[in-house]
Order: sequence, then structure tokens, then C-alpha cells
Amino acid sequence: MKFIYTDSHKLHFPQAEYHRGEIVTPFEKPERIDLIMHHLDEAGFTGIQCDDLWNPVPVMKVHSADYLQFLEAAWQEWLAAGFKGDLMAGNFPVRRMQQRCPKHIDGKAGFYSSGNDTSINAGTWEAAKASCMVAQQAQKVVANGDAACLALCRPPGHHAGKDLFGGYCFLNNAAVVAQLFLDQGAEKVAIIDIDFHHGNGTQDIFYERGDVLFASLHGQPEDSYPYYSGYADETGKIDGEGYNFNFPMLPGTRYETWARALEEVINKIREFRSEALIVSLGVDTYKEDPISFFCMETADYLKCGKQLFKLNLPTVFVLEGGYALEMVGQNVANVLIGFEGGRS
Ligand code: FKS
Ligand code: ZN
Repeated sequence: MKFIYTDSHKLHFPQAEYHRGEIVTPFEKPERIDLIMHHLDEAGFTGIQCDDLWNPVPVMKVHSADYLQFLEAAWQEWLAAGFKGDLMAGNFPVRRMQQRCPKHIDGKAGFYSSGNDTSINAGTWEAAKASCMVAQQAQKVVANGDAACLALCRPPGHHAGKDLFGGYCFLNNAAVVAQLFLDQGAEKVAIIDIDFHHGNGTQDIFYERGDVLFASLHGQPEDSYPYYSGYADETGKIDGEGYNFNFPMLPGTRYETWARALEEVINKIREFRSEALIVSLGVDTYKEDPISFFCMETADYLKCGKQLFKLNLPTVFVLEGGYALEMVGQNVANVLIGFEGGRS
């Protein structure tokens, strides 16, 4: 299996993160990609440097024009306001407040954001675009006949909604891949989100659409980020009714329990007659992950890959989270190894 990467992700390097009462070094850091690439190389996967072709068409179908303009201009506006350090939102239009975008960048930041966990610096927009181009190229590799391809995306994407950044995400890379398959003639595609966190951004984008089935396996919202979505009774609306599946799970969940949910998702996708599969691949389900509470073992990722292979669909893996740096590379590689060994 090939994987697509870019060095441009390094342009995004948040300086600090507020975490459980302390200011810490962000979990979502550039080294993650170096470590994963190292392991993929060692495991014999073929890295292809992204040729940086930007197709705005699918991006504009999953994000609003005003949001994209905000992302592009945010850093300059922040500097023009005389602010020092990274852009970070601090105030949000919560219950009963006006959903009107203010003029000041400090207000705009909160209007377009779901939290203070995600900051913007000078290179963030370039990095987010580059990450999305990596996803677009991986889709192209699969559209041209490869059975599967991994997009080594950073920053990640599954918390980015139509018009919201947050959860370390800006552009929803998995949603863009799904949209590309549809734009190229597929009638139905499916996204399985196996990152520990609920893919609230992807859910938001496709919630009222019947052409994309979205299923997410994640830590239950009672106990875990993003807290305000991911319940099992969020099933979709209008044309999307019945095509959104959430599998919230308890702290301490192990592979056996998790895999039963995955099996259910796989059956739903078969019934749906999806023509392609997009996997939002996070390995923060790992037992040692510093911000999550599932108990996956490294060997479980082999089984996971094998299980995904059973769908027998053209598959684009899109990297999301995973913060246990010692094992993040091995865990990602194992999903691909399990997938490729799925035939046996
Ligand atoms: C402040 C608490 C907020 C945010 C967790 C974000 C998880 C991101 C992720 C992604 F794949 F997008 F990277 N925590 N410290 O792993 O889902
Ligand atoms: Zn995550």
C-alpha cells in the first residue's frame, strides 16, 4: 500500500494547549508524522510525496465559503489587531446568543471554533491545505485502481465541521475524500471513524445527506471530548435520516467489545451498498494514549485492519489522532498490515 505525505504539515506548530488545568505542549505535534513515517518505511510501505494539487471544488461542498475565507485570512487579521502569539478562541456564541459573525478577529475566532484546544499560527492555513491535498491525492491513487491508500494527514480533520475548527482540526480531510468519490460518479460512499473521539465534524457535514453513511466508534460523550455530540440516538436528519451511526463506548473498552460495534458498522455499510470506504484512522484508542480511555493493544490494530478489509471496497485511510508517541507508528502500520493480510 502506498502512503501520501507532505513536509508542509510542519508549518502548523501550535505552541501551547490548555489541558486539565495546565498549559502543556500540544499533544498534536509535528513529530507524530515523523514517527509514523519511520514505521511505515520500516514496514515496507511506499511513501509518495504529495504533488500539492489543490482542488477547491470538493472542499467548497463540505465547508462554507465564509468559513474558508475566515481560515485563509485569520492569521493576518490577528496580527493586524496587534495580538502576539497564536490565535486561539476564548468566547463562543452559546445558548441564546446571536449567531452573527462579528467584525473583530477575536470574536470571529470564537464564532468559527468549537473550543480553545486549537490554535492558528502563521503557517496553519498552508498546512491545513497541504493536509487536505494529501487526502485528495490518496483518493486519486485509489480512484486510479489501487485497492487502498493512506493519507498521512496533519493537521487532522474529523472535528472540523461545515464552518467550525476545533479538536486540532481545520479542514475535514475525510469528508473531502468522500465528496471526491461522489463527484467522480459514485452514488454512495461510507466513512468509518475509528479515532477514539467522535467525528462530530464529519457527522455535521453529512447529517442531512443520504449519499454518505457515517459511522463513528468512540468514547461516550458523558465522559469524553467532544462532549456535546456522539450519542447513539443521533441518527441523521432529512435525507440523512438513518445514515448516521454512533457507537459510544465506556471507559476501559477493549478490542472484543469495540470489534462487535465495528462488525455492526460493516454490515450496515454492506446493506447501504457503498461504493468506496473512507476510514478516519486514529490510533488514540491505544491503551497508553495520554488523552483517551480505551484499552486497545498494538496487536489489535492488525485485527482491525483485517476486519476492515472484509468490506472489499476501494479504501482511503485518512490519518486523524494518536498521541502515544512510542507506539503511534507501529499501531498505524498494523492497521495497514492487517488490511493487506486480510485475504488470508
Ligand atoms: C483540551 C481538551 C480538548 C481535544 C481532543 C482532540 C482530539 C483530536 C483527535 C483528532 F483526530 F482530531 F486529532 N481535547 N486539552 O484525536 O480526535
Ligand atoms: Zn482522537
